[in-house]
Amino acid sequence: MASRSLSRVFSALLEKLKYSEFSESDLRKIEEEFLLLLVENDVALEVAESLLHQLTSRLSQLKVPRLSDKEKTAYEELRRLLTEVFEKPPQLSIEKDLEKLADSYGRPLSVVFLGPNGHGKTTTVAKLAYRFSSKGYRVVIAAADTFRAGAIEQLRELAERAGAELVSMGYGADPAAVAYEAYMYSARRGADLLLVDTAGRMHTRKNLMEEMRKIVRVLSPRYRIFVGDALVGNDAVDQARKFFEEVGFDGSILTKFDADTKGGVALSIVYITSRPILYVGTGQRLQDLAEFDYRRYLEEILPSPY
Ligand SMILES: Nc1nc2c(ncn2[C@@H]2O[C@H](COP(=O)(O)OP(=O)(O)OP(=O)(O)O)[C@@H](O)[C@H]2O)c(=O)[nH]1
Ligand SMILES: [Mg+2]
Repeated sequence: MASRSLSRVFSALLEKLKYSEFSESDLRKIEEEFLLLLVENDVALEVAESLLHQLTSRLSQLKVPRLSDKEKTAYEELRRLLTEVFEKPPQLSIEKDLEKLADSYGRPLSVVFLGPNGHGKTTTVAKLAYRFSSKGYRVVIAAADTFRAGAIEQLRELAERAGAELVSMGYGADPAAVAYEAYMYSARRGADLLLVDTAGRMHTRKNLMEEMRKIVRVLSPRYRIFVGDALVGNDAVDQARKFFEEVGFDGSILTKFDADTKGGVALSIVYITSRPILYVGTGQRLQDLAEFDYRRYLEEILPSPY
């Protein structure tokens, strides 16, 4: 299990609450004390504020006399609050959708990947291509990053290793045109899944967002997935917020989740977007991708004291 320093902050918070009176003034002090500690562990400020406030409001209404009961109550309230964050978003599963599509004419299922440069889009596209081609699905990848030098060669090599076909129109081509061409190709070939890799950087950020919106408009993909690097902490959260506001997306994938991240990124992104995390990247190899299990993640950031 990955070690997450956020778990130490939550443990300290519960310890503080255990010895508090659950009075207004006690609880306000604890809120103040823990706000910064949460932010330092990659919980976005608004998320930290809101969670602490909800927790203390709840506890202030309770009359819990005994020490052991206090500890248990505080843990259970916090656990319930965190669980709600992950149970609120709509459930979404590429695996289940592909199983359904296998007996219908609705193919191919198309997915566009969005995210800042270097956070792991291309690697993640290849990992998903590998995952589904290994299960017998026909996978096509669209090389819609026509901007960054070397992007197409990187993707060609990865696609080959992943057992997927690549559709490319070369550098400088209109990314939306590449996505559309790849869709037509996939439909003709009876492919099951189309994965569209996009650029993380263009001449300007405005350009990038416009380009992403255009791809989405032209393709109407089933899913738009944000890919963020968990290791960069709050920067990944800020980027998710920007992409969510300016393009919109249906779910996220967090890369480098295997590393010793502090722990607050997954919580923050799901809280802010109300969209689920589908997978996490756990290494650089094609097979290093796992379905995101929020219960397991909650165990990591808030271990049960019992
Ligand atoms: N350890 C680890 N490394 C990863 C993971 N995902 C991606 N990487 C590495 O992160 C680096 C950047 O990944 P890319 O997939 O090229 O990132 P990108 O988002 O496509 O970047 P641009 O094409 O520049 O927009 C590569 O060195 C990957 O091997 C992961 O889950 N774990
Ligand atoms: Mg890339």
